[in-house]
Amino acid sequence: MRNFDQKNNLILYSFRRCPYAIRSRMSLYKAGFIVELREIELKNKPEQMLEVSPKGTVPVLILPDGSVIDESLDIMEWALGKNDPDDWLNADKTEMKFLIERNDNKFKQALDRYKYPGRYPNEDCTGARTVCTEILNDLNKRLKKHQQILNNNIAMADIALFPFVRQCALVDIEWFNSLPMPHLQKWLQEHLESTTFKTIMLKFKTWSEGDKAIQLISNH
Ligand SMILES: N[C@@H](CCC(=O)N[C@@H](CS)C(=O)NCC(=O)O)C(=O)O
Repeated sequence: MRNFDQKNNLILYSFRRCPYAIRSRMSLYKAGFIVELREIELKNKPEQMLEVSPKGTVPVLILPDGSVIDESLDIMEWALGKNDPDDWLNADKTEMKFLIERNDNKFKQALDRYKYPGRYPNEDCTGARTVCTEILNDLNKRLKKHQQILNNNIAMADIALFPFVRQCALVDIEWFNSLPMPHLQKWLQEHLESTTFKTIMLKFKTWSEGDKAIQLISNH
């Protein structure tokens, strides 16, 4: 790891296993940015983060001119809009939008209810895993036709969805591996083994003001 002039760096407030933060870190890494990574605790968010983004979700990206991007998809589009070496943005926009919206709404809602039914005491969460399974099955069908969800190349949609499919698989990996979805299982495994994912999942200690060490992600 190298040291960089902090003024010129991007700052990213992040939480290691948050799927929204994962998709953002993967895009920033792929685009080759140098990022000062500020690992936070969701239960103890730094004041500095809440000052720039009062809604209190990660990821939060601060650009060198001080502007703030605090939605994961906007961070992905910003980073890849600057540099997209593997053409992740080069895919059918309508399909991409459909897949990401379904993931971030229907799939995410069902995933939360499957993973954390205790958080929804007034709801019947028993069907949540089935809703997830239907969407996973659709992804598997698409992956039967080509190596990635939209075509043979990785696109933004693959990276946007992958951390959520990972989270769903990890709730009960034996169940996930027993699904008759070999194409989806292979796709997940390949993304888990990618250098991009492995690098952005390195563990960093929680950031606090005054920390000298800058924790960086970059593909340089
Ligand atoms: N729409 C936001 C959602 C981000 C989000 O909900 N992140 C979660 C962590 S995975 C969070 O920060 N939750 C706030 C909390 O738990 O206090 C995005 O895409 O960036």
